[in-house]
Amino acid sequence: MNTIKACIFDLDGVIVDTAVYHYKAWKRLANELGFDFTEHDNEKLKGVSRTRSLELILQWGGVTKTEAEKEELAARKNNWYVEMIGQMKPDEILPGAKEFLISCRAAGLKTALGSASKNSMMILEKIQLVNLFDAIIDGNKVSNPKPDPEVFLKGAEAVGVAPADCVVFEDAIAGIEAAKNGDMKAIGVGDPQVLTEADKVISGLDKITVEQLRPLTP
Ligand code: B16
Ligand code: MG
Repeated sequence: MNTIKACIFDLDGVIVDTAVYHYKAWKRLANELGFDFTEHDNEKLKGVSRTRSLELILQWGGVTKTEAEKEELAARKNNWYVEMIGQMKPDEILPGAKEFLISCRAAGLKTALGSASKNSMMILEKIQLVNLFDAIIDGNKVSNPKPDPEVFLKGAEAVGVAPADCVVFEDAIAGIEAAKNGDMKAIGVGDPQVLTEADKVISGLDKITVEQLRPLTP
């Protein structure tokens, strides 16, 4: 029988919400290139890597760029984004996230981060949560984007727990798929009508306790 021994958390949309900073930076880039970028478009980029996000935006704007130009554009966007997240404070932690991390560790569960963001470390430092993770796997440590399970499998390995004993907390459909592809349990954070493949869906980490992880055990 499996028991949950580790919780693996996506960062953006689960622990914090930096979508508005991504939005402002991508919009500024799109505007410089001569087209607009809406919040509706931004929704489609949640959980999507920086490179893939840029490709989609250029496609939406009907703009073609060389690989070298794309690299420069992604770097330009990232500099604006980093400037904004540099101002983040612990009060931007989403409700219940810090408390849930603390109670996981108090219950003897391992905690890991599994995020596509290459800026994860900076964000965790700014919101002062680095010390509540036993392992941090981010966009710098993986080569295959979600729904590939690589980021979560590396998290499980880093904390020494079998994938079947891990539960992933994710706000993106591709992230839920990644957890499932890695043979892990998945708790969706968001809308149950969107995150249909999750074992359970909650609106935020303030809506779950460690005791409630037990029914996920087969
Ligand atoms: P960066 P997550 C993702 O974080 C964001 O949801 C997504 O919007 C972003 O494009 C991606 O990280 C890459 O971020 O440009 O900072 O490397 O949800 O996987 O924690
Ligand atoms: Mg996310």
